[in-house]
Amino acid sequence: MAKEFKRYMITTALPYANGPVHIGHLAGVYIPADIYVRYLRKRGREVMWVCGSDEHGVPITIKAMQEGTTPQAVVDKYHAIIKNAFARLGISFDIYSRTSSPMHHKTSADFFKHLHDKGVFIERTSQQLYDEQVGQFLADRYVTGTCPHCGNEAAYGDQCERCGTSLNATDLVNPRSSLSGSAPTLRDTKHWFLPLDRMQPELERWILTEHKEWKTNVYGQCKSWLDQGLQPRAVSRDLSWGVPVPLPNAEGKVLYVWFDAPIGYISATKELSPEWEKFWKDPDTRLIHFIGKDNIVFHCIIFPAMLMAHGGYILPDNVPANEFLNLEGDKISTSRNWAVWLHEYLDEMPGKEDVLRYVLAANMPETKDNDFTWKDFQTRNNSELVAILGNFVNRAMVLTHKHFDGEVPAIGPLTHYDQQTLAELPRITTAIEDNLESFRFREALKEVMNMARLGNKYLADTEPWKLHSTDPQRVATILHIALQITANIAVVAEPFLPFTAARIGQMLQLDAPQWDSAGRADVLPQGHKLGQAQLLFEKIDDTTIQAQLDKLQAIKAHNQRMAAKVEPEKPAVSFDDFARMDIRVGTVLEAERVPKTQKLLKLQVDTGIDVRTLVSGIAEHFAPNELVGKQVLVLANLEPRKIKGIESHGMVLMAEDLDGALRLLQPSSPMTSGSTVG
Ligand code: B3M
Ligand code: ZN
Repeated sequence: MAKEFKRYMITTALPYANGPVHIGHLAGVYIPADIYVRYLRKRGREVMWVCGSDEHGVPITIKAMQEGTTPQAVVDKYHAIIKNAFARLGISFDIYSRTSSPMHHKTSADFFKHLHDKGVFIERTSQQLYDEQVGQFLADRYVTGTCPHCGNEAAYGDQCERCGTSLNATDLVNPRSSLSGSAPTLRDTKHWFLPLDRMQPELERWILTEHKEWKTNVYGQCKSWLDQGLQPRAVSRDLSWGVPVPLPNAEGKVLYVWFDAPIGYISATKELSPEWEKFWKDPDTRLIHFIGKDNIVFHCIIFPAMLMAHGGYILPDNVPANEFLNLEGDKISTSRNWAVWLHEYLDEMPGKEDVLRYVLAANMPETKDNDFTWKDFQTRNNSELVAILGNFVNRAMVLTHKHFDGEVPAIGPLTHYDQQTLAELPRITTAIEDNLESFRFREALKEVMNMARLGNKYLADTEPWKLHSTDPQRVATILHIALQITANIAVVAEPFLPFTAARIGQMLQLDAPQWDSAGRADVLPQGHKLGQAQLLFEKIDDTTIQAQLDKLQAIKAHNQRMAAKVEPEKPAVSFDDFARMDIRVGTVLEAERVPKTQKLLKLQVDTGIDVRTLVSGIAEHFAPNELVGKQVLVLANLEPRKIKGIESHGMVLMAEDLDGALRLLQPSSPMTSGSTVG
């Protein structure tokens, strides 16, 4: 891939504004993109990086339903949380927009209209899943069912998250409505389809022959898609939340979220710059999409097909998608709350932004899924950031302040070892560049740390602290070299650890050095006055780590209780069976413990028919005097039974919470004893 580009257009997946951002999003998408873009900017390349919240689609409306609020309230809330948390972590988008913006509504509607007017779409009336109980078509995440490819029983109507396959809702085996739980029926509805089947040859040529250099995970997914044969794909939905289909007689139809969302990249660019067209239409622009592996098909096949069909747009030159990050050995899951949420991390670990950036870059799931553990987080902080990087910079600073009054000392004659050491700087710099240019972020970060290792080793081998009284000129040379290494680190660490690089810059009184300073031994002139030494990193103790582990343990315990206790539905009963049960409101008149038992209470209950004795196994949950005077529901015609020698005539109805707590079932306001239930 020898083509030289003039500028870069970088996009990162637009997070759904239905929840906050977690470490999986960061390691997969935003940390690599931020490293890459900061590096490009430091090299003085022309670059634009856009992102924003994805505010349409069923994930948003489902969240609104769960939170008992409107989609607008959901997106307003999470857009603010996400945008703020990204900014605090130093994620340096040129713009963080949102797909509810008027610019986006217009841009995506115009895009659709253009394709429509060009005759690109197939208009087709097809059968779609419909929830009869709720009276709504079920698109995408409103349906779950079994994936026809891998058998995952929790696949969504648009995608199986286990095998990554993109689905149509009607592909699912045993579909169920997420709204009512019922089995959907099929109803006719008209939609606009993108004829991916017709575009297959063009897409194949572009991906399979022109982009063999894509990462193997990305290329492989595309190939298997193409091998299966592409199908026409609906780009509209029967929903009320979204960008309305901009055609007459299309009431109740909106653009499919995966149609409008990637156009969001274009809208955000337009919002930011009047020169947006050169970033999207000039073939000298290199378009790169940073995404997670679940978004590959949309960015490598569907969006490029839309751009091809429209005409005039460039196509992505690379899509460096990452695999997934797990947390303590378990798949990160928003619904199970199994995640480290960025906004919580920032609140709980103030000043440790770069520690998280470092650990996520070091563990980035570039070629396979990876695991985040708090123990590893601690080790990487204590034995890498503190012991290698922080230690080296600190020693160079402190020694210079001590022996040379905080001024860069003069460099004298160089030993062979000095020369060797300095020769490592351009070598390491080139290695970092090569790795970054080919999206190998972990390797690049290792090389950054190698620069600090180089410095540590140099000081350990030359031992300037022993030479001060005997050979001050030698000490001057050694510290001069150590400070040049420190300055190099300030440059090359910046894309990865921007907060740390800024602090090293302050210490060195070096203002935002450009990338071309890296690799050089003369970044700091002799006599240059340094700032105060500051500690870059602190050790993280076991208590801090344990607190995080305890938090996760509590979540796991909660999830296990939930998962274990929900009883499966019992077999169906006929209405007649049900009607034979005599359930009525009773009032507890007396209550006492049954002697020599732990669990039993003997109750006298006024059932309206009579006052009768009931024995109930609730003594561990209620004190006798709590119950007196309370109204309860009683199954009155349950056959009498002898319990501990007492004849119990009926049963008090209780509900058991998932955590095991028992609750009385009571009328919401007092009723006459004997009122029937049914
Ligand atoms: N919002 C899916 C996701 O967050 C989607 C990405 C859109 S990128 C145009 O995984
Ligand atoms: Zn699957």
